[in-house]
Amino acid sequence: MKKMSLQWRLTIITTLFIAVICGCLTLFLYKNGVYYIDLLQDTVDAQSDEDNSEEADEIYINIPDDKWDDFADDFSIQVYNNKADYKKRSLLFSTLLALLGGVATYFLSGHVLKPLRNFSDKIEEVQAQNLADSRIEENEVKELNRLSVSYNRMLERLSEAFEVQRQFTANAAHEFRTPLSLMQVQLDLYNSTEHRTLLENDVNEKYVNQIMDEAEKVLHNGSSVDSILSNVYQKLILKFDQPQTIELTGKKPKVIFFIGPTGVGKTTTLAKIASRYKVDKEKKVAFLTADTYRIAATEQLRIYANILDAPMSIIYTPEEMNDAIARVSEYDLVFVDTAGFSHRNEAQCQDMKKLIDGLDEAYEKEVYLVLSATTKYKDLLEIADTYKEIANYKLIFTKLDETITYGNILNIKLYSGAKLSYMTSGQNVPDDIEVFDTQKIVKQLLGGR
Ligand SMILES: Nc1nc2c(ncn2[C@@H]2O[C@H](COP(=O)(O)OP(=O)(O)OP(=O)(O)O)[C@@H](O)[C@H]2O)c(=O)[nH]1
Ligand SMILES: [Mg+2]
Repeated sequence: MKKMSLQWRLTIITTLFIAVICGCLTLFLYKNGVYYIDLLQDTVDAQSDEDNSEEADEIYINIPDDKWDDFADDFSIQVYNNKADYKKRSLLFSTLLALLGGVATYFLSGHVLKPLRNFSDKIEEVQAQNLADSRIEENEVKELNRLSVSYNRMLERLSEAFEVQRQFTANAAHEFRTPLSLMQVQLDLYNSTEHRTLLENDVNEKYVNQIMDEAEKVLHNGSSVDSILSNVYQKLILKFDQPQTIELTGKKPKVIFFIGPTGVGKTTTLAKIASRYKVDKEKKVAFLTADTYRIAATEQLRIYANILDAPMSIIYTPEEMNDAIARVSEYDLVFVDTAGFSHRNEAQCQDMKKLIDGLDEAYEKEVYLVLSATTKYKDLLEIADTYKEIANYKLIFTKLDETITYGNILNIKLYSGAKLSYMTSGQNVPDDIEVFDTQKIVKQLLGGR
């Protein structure tokens, strides 16, 4: 029965079934017929005088003439009754057989169709996780064989599709991990105190983002607050670059120009630096002033010159400047104070350029642009541009004591690309000056940490 096709199963079962039913029916009809014929025999026997009980298979009609009428009546009644009973019994038996047949068919067909039921049960259980366990035994039932094979192949294809999908998801997850962690670092940096503090310190957003972008390259997802801080700190130190002060090459004299807008502290800063070289480094220093616009300006410088016991000359033209320098040719340093002017004054800009360019080529020179840390960012940009036309300069930032935000120092340093040199934070000459202290300013920019 196991490997038999459904068609054969149904054929055999139906044949057997029909055979049994027909057998039962035939037997019943035969028995029923015999029974009623026997009844007729009994009716005849009852009217006959002879005893024919020994040969019951044959009907002997031996009726005396006087009993014929009674016999005919009884016999016809008996025939009538027998017909009615026969019909009733046959009907009843057929009905019973039909019912029995129905019940038997129900159970038998259920048994025959069991493989189909198992098949659908198996399909019901199919899940993405148990594809391999959901295979169906092939060759069990012929009619289902093709279906089983197709179904198993479909499972294989599904399984492959799931595998491809799983692989894709794994790859995608891997591919996304890198940009996601980068985004995380960016977010961390964006939310970091450093980012905020730099902006609060007036560091231009463009430079803040630049620093954060650079820090991001070396940071990774989950970097600690400390590593973000130290990284941004290092980036800032690098941005500020090494400060450069006056270089004494040994060639005398070296001419140092101080240029810049009005009132930023050129004269004061010049005096502070000259004092350092004269007193601390025991260099011979001389002063020149080209600031002839104001009497007070020359007087101001003269006071410092007197204090330092240094020669001082007032110059109006480049020639006078070269002559004056020639007179102090054995000096180490000649500090040239210039008049402050608005960077928007074209004529004064040109005069200043002529003066600096007019220096005899025999002399080495350095030009310092003095800027106040309190000047507005946009003005500083214009000033930096204008003075770039005049000469290549190094930067001195003054009045750090008058502001709480040092962002502009970094902004202008990065904008101009010039080297930083000194910073001043007070009016006292010569004390309130120092070589640009990068670490101190960076710490300040990061909120004093
Ligand atoms: N608070 C503070 N004041 C300073 C600093 N440097 C200079 N000053 C003051 O700024 C004012 C102007 O200084 P000057 O040295 O005359 O400036 P300047 O650039 O020579 O000015 P002009 O020659 O008129 O263009 C003076 O009162 C200085 O004392 C500083 O670092 N901090
Ligand atoms: Mg001055």
